[in-house]
Amino acid sequence: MKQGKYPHREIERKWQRYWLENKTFRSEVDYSKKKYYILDMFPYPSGTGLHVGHVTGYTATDVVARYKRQKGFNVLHPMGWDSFGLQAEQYAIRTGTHPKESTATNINTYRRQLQSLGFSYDWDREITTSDPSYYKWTQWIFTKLYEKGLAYEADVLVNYCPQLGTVLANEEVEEGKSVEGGYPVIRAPLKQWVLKITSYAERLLEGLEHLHWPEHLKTLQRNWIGKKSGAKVIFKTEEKEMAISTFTTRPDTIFGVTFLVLSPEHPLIEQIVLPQYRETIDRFKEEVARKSDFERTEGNREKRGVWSGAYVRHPLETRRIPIWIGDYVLMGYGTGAVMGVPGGDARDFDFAKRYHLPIIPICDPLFSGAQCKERGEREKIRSEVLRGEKCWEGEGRAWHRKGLPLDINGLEIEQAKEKVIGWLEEHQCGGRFTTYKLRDWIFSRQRYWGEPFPIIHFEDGSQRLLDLDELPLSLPDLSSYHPQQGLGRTPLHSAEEWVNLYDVKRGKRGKRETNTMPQWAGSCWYYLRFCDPHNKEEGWSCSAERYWMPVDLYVGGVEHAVLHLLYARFWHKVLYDCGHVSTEEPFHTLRNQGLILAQAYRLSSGGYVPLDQLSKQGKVWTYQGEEVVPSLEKMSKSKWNGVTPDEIVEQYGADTLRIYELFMGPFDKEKVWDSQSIHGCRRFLDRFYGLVYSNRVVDQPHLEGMKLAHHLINGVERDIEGMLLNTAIAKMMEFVNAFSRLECYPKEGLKMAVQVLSPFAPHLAEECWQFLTGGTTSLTYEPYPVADRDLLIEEKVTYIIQVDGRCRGKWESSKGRSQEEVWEFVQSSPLYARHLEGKQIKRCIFVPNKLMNIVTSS
Ligand code: ANZ
Repeated sequence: MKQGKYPHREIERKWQRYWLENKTFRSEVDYSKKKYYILDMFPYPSGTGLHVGHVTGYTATDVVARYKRQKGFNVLHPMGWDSFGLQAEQYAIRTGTHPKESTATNINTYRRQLQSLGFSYDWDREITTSDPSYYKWTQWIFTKLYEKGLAYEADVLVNYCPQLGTVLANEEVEEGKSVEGGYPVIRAPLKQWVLKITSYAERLLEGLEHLHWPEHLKTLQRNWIGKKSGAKVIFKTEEKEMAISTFTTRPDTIFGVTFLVLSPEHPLIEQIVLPQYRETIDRFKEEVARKSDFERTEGNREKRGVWSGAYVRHPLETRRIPIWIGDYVLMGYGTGAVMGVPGGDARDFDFAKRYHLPIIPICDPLFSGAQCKERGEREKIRSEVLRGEKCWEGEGRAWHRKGLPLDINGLEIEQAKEKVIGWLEEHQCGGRFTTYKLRDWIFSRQRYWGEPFPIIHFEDGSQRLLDLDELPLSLPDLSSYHPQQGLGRTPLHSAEEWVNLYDVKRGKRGKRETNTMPQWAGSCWYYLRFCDPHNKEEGWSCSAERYWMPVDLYVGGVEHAVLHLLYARFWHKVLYDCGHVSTEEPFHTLRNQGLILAQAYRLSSGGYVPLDQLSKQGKVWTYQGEEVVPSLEKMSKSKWNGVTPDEIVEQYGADTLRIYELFMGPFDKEKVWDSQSIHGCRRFLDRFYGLVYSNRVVDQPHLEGMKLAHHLINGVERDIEGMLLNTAIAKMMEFVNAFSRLECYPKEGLKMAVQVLSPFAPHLAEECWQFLTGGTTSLTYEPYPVADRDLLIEEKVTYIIQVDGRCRGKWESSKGRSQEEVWEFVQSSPLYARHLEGKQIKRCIFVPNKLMNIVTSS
């Protein structure tokens, strides 16, 4: 008899060993079974190990993976390490260990931690992106991109971070600082590898339509791609008749153009500026070059510019339009030139005000919805707009002076746009044009810890891709891997023997590329390698890919909404076009886990301090005399509010941690970690264990017990299918409560309950299963029990509905309805309108399974 607390250490160790030794979760291609590929965003193995916030997602996928096995699916549930990249290199520099060593150590910690939680990964498929046997294929994919003309070298303005000694992607820079470390970032020109993700912009957008992803995530991707439809309007310079193309989303505002603004990087500037303006312009360009795109375009920032001294002609009018150069116009968007319409665009309006440029009204405002102000105020705004004193960006009708070659007066904006576009096309001064915010992806980093490029540069300027039999091109073992000072210098420059070579295939001297690939490269295709991780001949076999892909459920943090998820989709589409994969999209269904928050203690002067170094005076926390502000923040080691799974597993057991991770709240919502609340989850498991090992267990049928079990089977099944894992646990808790009240516990019912519990608390479930069945094998592949419909039918009762003590209706429904449920029925029934509408309800008397009496104040 094992009543009371169950021995979690012994049980968990036993079953973890069993699963590993028996390779319980190994998956093989098996066409006789339906596959289910369930993937976690694999971690970057940091030096600090996992905290309990990281494992929420992994716990949820593990529940689904285990459940799908019970449902007869052939489940692929792999794990690996995203081990190249800036963070690993920075960690190595901080700790003075070679990234290769620190990565290996960190991976061991991560693997041990994940195994200690009993996750059902197929460890035979483990992959490491910094392993040559893996990056061989990352390099091979690069060769495919190159062959398709999607990888090219270009002199680009890059975000260069002197402190980190490297170029960063736009996404790695926030408000002019590096996301990693928060160091200043400047703009500088550098020859870089660039991937032409822009040629896939339309397909990346279109593909989103068919994916089962959270809507907010799709919106983030759509905004990132930033498709804008509008028109190109061509203006000719007065001198030399040079054409300047502008991009506008509002061609209807053409009569309101009072100036043109070129981006400071615009190539035509050289040819149009008058000599006396050149010096000012050069100075201005230098000034702007130091600013990030973010700083330049931020809404409420002052817009600055200089005049070029030159003019263009308006395509429809006789007006001369001055050409300005302005910081708020970016070269990388549209055409890098803007027609300035201060009457219709707030940025142009600010610019015009600052430099005393004319403002011409373009639109007679129409007020709608939120803008629907008082009549007097509306008239005031309207007359200001029509006098050119205010800019109007809202709805309205086109408005311009009479006698122009095209009349759009009075037309709604959309109609006016169409008419102007038609005119532009007919007169060959522009036409319909679509542009995207998405930029090509700068793909080189001046770092050591990344994939080397499989390419040789020859002295004559030509280059050659390495052939498959020359891959992998291994990263040389350097002891000095620190970033090099100086734009374009990289640690690999010092590996002279590796860099300089005589290429026998071409018979000439050449140099290897000394940049490495960015950290996103390895994660762009890892889900494909998982399908066939040991293949030496190919990145993956066609048959493995056809069987396993696409990923059925992908789970990870919302922070990957645009970077990883867009890059991976891009590579996948390229591989699809090359015929290497059979699906157009890699990730069919995607879910984001919610953040885990925990109490952190912030110094009023900045920085965080650990709780155990604080003292409390009255209600105020202090640290060495300074006041500390407690606040709920994302769990993180750097904020001292991280809790390691190790301590919880040791004290309460992995099963308790798993249950708590999911019971905290809805899977995709933010949740607050509270170590105190874990007890409740542990108590639930102890009670469950107590039931199984109780002397009240009987090997006979027992109707009430079987009903409870079948309701449990049915309810939890529905919850798992809907990813409602917290309510699934609540149902199991209710089951334990109700079941323990029975006079005896039918063994059959308990066995089913053990199966239902097993995806959530697998160690305990295995142990109970073994005990109840007397068997020696795992319950992993025991089919999920089928709920017997007959046992789900609930007993009916009649609820009498009274208003002020008089019977007004009856409701025949299942026994055990709550007061809220009965009230809901009342509200939706005709008796409500007849007897209750307009009356004040004073109170409600509820007699379970019998009656509800609603007392009104009348
Ligand atoms: C004239 C105009 C009139 C515009 C008007 C808007 C309103 P979003 O929605 O932000 O994409 N634009 C075009 N190229 C630009 C560039 N390279 N850098 C900065 N701004 C640029 O806005 C599209 C509008 O942004 C374009 O339409 C253009 O201003 C400006 F009543 O043209 B518009």
